Amino acid sequence: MDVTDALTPVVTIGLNRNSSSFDYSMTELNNLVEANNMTVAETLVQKLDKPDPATYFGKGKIEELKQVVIDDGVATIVANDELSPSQIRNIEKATNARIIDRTGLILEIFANRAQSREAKLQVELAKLKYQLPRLHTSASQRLDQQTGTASGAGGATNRGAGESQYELNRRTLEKRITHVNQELKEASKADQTKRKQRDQSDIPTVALVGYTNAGKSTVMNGLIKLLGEDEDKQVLVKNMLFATLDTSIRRLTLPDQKTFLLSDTVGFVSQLPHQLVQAFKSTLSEAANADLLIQVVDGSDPHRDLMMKTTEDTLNEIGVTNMPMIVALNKADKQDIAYPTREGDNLIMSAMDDASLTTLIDMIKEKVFKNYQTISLLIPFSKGEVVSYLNDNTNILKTEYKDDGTLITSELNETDAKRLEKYRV
Ligand SMILES: Nc1nc2c(ncn2[C@@H]2O[C@H](COP(=O)(O)OP(=O)(O)OP(=O)(O)O)[C@@H](O)[C@H]2O)c(=O)[nH]1
Ligand SMILES: [Mg+2]
Repeated sequence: MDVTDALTPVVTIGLNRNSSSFDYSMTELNNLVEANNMTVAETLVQKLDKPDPATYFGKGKIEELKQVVIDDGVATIVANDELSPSQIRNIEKATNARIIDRTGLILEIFANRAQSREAKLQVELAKLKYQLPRLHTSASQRLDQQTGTASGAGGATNRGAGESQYELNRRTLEKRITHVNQELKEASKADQTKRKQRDQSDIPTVALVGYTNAGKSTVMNGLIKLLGEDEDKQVLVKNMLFATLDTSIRRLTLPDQKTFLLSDTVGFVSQLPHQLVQAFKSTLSEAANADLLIQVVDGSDPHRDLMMKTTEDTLNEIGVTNMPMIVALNKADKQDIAYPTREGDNLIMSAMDDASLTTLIDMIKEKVFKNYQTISLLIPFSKGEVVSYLNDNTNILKTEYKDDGTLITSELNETDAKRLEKYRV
């Protein structure tokens, strides 16, 4: 059996409001569909200035959609925009197929991918917030199983019963939202403690950010390998949207002993549901607390400018502004250009290429280790532990043995320089 046989076929639909990025957004929708283990049987597009308030598509196009659903034998339609509850209900009624809008689709992908407890809670919170305003469409419906809050009295026909069912559903959702919020708060408290410890350790932190599938995790793995770190520090890389949902942080040590923390996190996509952005705020705050951002861009993608804009808009939405940033225009090996090529804070590179990664490391060094000073220290022989510390943690340029101690010239960060000031010569 062909693998694709197992995938659910869907029809994707979209409204072209004469935007230059429309074709791209449809391509991306189809990629999102595939990322959710479904396959696109057909795509229907209509040119309209604005969606029909009742049915999204116009009347004639809805008829066409109905026919396509029958001809292709599909049971699911995926829309490129967020739909109103009544649009969903009306299209479902007209076509007899289930409809998922763009927001719902992204939420489904995230729900299927979330691994850690925190990511699961964040996704659940986003889903609940998405469902809440949509509840009144399903006044007489049970809540879906995934919220784990199914309630009785299904199929109530009179208005009064429907309303109380709605009330019951709404209260159940709200209760669950409060509960999940509470659990998340506790989880993020633990995160903050960890972050505090890291901040105090004075190790610079660098965060990889960018559009989904740009190559962030590949850059992380490339650096881990190049620096001779353990293979088991590697993270998941996949040619698929949203391969990474959980943040991974790795401590990397350069040949000259300088260390920094590198974090890899969830990627962005256009029209990322704001419920998700909000829910992932704590995951993304890794970026907010970094000393340096590396924005990884798929430089070979014709839509890379749009992807960069989306990344910057999303960072702004979570309050990350004016951060020092290196822009890594990745996947140069797929293009006919020379690499690595450095232009200021931009680097044309390939995550598969050691020379590119070496240049990237040089750029990181310039940015995050700029406060290092070269200092000479005379350490008395009785203070062997200080010499060991310097050996293990700093880049020693010269060691000489004098009558009254060991004279060491090394590169020190501000904290060490201050702490060891008394040995300075
Ligand atoms: N040719 C080429 N492919 C690359 C390069 N960097 C990454 N890729 C491929 O691009 C795909 C996505 O890479 P990832 O590292 O998973 O991308 P990501 O940015 O972490 O994506 P998400 O976790 O989904 O946000 C994988 O198939 C990689 O092998 C590169 O420099 N050149
Ligand atoms: Mg990734």
